[in-house]
Amino acid sequence: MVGYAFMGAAHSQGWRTAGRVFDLPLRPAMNAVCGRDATAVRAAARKLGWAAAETDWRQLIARDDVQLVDICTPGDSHAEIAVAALEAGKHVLCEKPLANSVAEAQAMVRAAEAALTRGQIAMVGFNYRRTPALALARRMVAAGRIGTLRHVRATYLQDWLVDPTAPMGWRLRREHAGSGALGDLGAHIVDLAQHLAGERLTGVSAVTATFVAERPLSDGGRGRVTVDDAALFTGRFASGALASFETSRAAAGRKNSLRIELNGERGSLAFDLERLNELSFHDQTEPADAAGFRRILVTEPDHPYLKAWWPPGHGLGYEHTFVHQARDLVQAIATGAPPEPSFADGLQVQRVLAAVEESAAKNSVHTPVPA
Ligand code: SOE
Repeated sequence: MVGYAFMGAAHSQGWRTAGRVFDLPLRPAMNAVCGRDATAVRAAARKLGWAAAETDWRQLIARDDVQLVDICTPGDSHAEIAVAALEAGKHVLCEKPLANSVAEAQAMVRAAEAALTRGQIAMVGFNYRRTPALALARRMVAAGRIGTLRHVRATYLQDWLVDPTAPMGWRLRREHAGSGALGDLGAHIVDLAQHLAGERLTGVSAVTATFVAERPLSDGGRGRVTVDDAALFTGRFASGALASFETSRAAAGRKNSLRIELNGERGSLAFDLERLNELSFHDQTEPADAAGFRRILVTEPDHPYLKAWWPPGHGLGYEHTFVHQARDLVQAIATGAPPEPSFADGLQVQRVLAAVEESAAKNSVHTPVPA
């Protein structure tokens, strides 16, 4: 694994646990973690459960005991590390957003497609797909339970930038993060919307804002924020269904609030990450005097991922999405099946993000998303 901060810790949790809960065809071995600060990466290796520490990702990739490289670094190094790892014959898991630009993501897809012909797997880490309730929602949409799709409504809100004195960091610099709330949080709901709908967005109209233009630096100076604090956009799916998205890191009181609702001709589904063991379902075909949203408690053995966990009603949390991600990736590696979400899926999300930025720069002009 390269990187060991918040996402590195979450992925480590997934790698430590997947083989102890699921019967995996291959055994994940946490052989080495990499970071530039030798003391800090050694401490992280001990704490997170990695056998060795490296300070140069090229050394990590060169190790014979590394077959899979898990990239948990800021977006500006995703493309370089992923392409090098794939060319060196490794499988790759890369955190979202796949890259900082469409061009980088295209290079990653080219490397992944060539690698797939050699039996190597490349997956992008849209972990929320692996929330059992959202995996169930996908299954229900695919089975026609809500009929022809009309609307998707998605919001992903946090509040750690509402305070104007919150410090500068890599996530606020375009050269490191690519974009702000848009790529950090918006990428998740764009992926989820397209995944749940089973179709792609063809165009978007957007507004973005940076509410706080400068933030304190650790040396006492001020640094210029070069990414968005928030992005709002509408979109149109290939089928004609409409979508709306709102994402912000300045929404006071919203800590990690991801909500998504789908409305179809035969019914609706709604999900709220703060109640992640539940899925709301309204069946429009039921008699009107008894119809209405009802809560499905997604803890039954027949629900996605649940058979391996606890008895009904005991519930899972955020960390389990990373356990499920590790499990699905190991299975893809063992079977050679193309993984989901693939780097091509990550590129498609990148194209949506680029169209959002282009539309916002042109005063919300409807901007096509190239296929
Ligand atoms: C920070 O805003 C962040 O860690 C995102 O980068 C993650 O993708 C999200 O799941 C939680 O919040």
